[in-house]
Amino acid sequence: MMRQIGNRSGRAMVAAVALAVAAGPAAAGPATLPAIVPTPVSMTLAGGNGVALGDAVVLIAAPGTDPETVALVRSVLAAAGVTAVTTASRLPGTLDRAYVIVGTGEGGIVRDALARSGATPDTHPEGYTIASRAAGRGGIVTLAGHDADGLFHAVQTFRQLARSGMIPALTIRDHPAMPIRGTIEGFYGAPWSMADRTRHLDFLATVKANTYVYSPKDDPYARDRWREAYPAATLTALAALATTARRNHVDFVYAISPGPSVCFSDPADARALERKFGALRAIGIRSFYVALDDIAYTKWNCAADQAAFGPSGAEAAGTAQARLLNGVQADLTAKDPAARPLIMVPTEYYDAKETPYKAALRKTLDPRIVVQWTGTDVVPPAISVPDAQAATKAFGRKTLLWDNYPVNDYAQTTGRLLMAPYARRQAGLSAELTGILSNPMNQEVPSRVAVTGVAAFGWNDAGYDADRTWIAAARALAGDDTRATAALLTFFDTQHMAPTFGSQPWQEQAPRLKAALDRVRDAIAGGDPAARRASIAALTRTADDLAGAPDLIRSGTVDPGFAAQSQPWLDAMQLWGRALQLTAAGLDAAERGNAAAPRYFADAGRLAAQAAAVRTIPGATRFDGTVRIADGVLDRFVADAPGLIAPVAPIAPAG
Ligand code: LOG
Repeated sequence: MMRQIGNRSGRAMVAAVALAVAAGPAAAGPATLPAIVPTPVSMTLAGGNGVALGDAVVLIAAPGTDPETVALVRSVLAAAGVTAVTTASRLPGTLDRAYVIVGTGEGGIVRDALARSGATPDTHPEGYTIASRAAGRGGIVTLAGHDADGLFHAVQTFRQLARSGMIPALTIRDHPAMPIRGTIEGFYGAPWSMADRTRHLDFLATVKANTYVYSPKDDPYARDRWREAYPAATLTALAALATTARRNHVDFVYAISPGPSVCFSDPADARALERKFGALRAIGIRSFYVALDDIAYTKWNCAADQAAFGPSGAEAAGTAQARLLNGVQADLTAKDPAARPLIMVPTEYYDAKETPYKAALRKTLDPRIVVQWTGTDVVPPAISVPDAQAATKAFGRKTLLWDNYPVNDYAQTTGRLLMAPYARRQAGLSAELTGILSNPMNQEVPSRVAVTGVAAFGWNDAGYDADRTWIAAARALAGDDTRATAALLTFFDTQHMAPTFGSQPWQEQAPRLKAALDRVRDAIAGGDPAARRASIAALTRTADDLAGAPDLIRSGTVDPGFAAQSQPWLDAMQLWGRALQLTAAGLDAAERGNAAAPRYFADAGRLAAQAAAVRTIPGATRFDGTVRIADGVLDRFVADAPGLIAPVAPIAPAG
């Protein structure tokens, strides 16, 4: 989580701030509105000088403030170049340096500090207020949480604000639009490792997500062998994850999938579920989930269900499932009155059409139980407010969206990473959903591009900007390095395509590269020699960017997990980049009437064939295959290029 911070050079930062302070505000230029992700509900520059953190800061933590949150503030300060943090219990009348005040609720110190900055506190669940003002020879930065979660989110915003060591005078009032935001590890194929999950929980905190559901389809103890107890070593690892989640203010939810074999009317199976949840409760997991997706619901698993619920069928299945889950919900509340409500995904999760199954579920399921739903399809082309309204009606409560993006476990995603901006979810959905959980890829780090979007949309759907969030996600993965950010965005563009279960993708492939290549085609077709040459020069730059991006991503500031999990894609991209470089050289030669052109094109073709043969890491995803890089755009251009400019006329044989 702290990569970007860990990479900052504290001394360089101090020097930069010292310079800015020494040169005065005029040389530093006016304060600018910072870019914070997720976009805060409101953020306004107050005018006047900002607060330079400098190298010595006084920290005031209101009594009762969570010590881990205070420790996090200290780490943010250290990353911003602060070398000396002293503590105090109250603000002095005149300030000789920066004071950072942290606390929750109506605590006197925090309230007074906000009032001194002319700010009023945000009072929503998970809400927070930040006010920064210069004062005396220092200033006050107040981080005020409405609750402990809100204070934690305030520190995540502070981390982004403090990067430069200079905090502009501003007021932020912020809170989430949707109560549940995060991920469900719900895919088929290789589950994430415990190390992946730990890093993911750390990452979720940085984007203010608050929920992670453990539901890998390929954990046998969660599905086919759901009645069996976990081996002790797995329980120990899950306990550690639950601790990591708590530290990150993320609700760790454990999901079980008894559907393939459960006997709904058998009390022994109800006890088996309670026993399984009980073992997880004993290691610190307090939120639970029953998944009933991807099961056959038109035949019973036992004769007893026929006797209890009548002939098998969708409607009877809805009633049987609801009864079982109501019992689980009652047991959860009895064992832990403060437990979050049970979450479930129904067998008909893929639309909101009125059916006998949904009617039965709606009629019988305890209204406290949260229901998930994936949209108008398993992988929908878009999600609108009316779609969600239909789901509310069909399931009898506001639903929790299970968003099957960027998951890459279905046949159409073979050879792909899904790294487009998170888009086509309508602003206003927060009024109709209790939240969104993204189903990510088997590759944890590359998934963060989309998950950043999901978390930011869930936090503030009205203020969400897909493209800017996409760039911010790249910047975070790049450890804030500008060249590495550009290299990542070049790579993401080659993985922009998002298929549906049908033949029509919902995100097109490589729009940025396609636009660049279309400009070249257009200029060559247009016949103006100057434009043609300029376009071939531009093509060379595009090819250089493509060929150079993998090395920038593999070395330097980018999260090393990203390069490891994207390895075959980076290898293939480098080869494709070289193929495009040779293609540009071929076009340049053809343009000059140089007879070497065909040789360049032939070499380009050979490299392209090599690039197209690069395969995924065996077993890393459900379907192995060749990796796709800007397919339909790059391959087509390399194939078409030799035909765009007529070859030098062969010397006519003497008559
Ligand atoms: C599964 C899910 C899988 C996804 C995409 C749900 C509720 N269940 O079709 O495990 O990752 O589609 O392949 C699903 O989406 N079934």
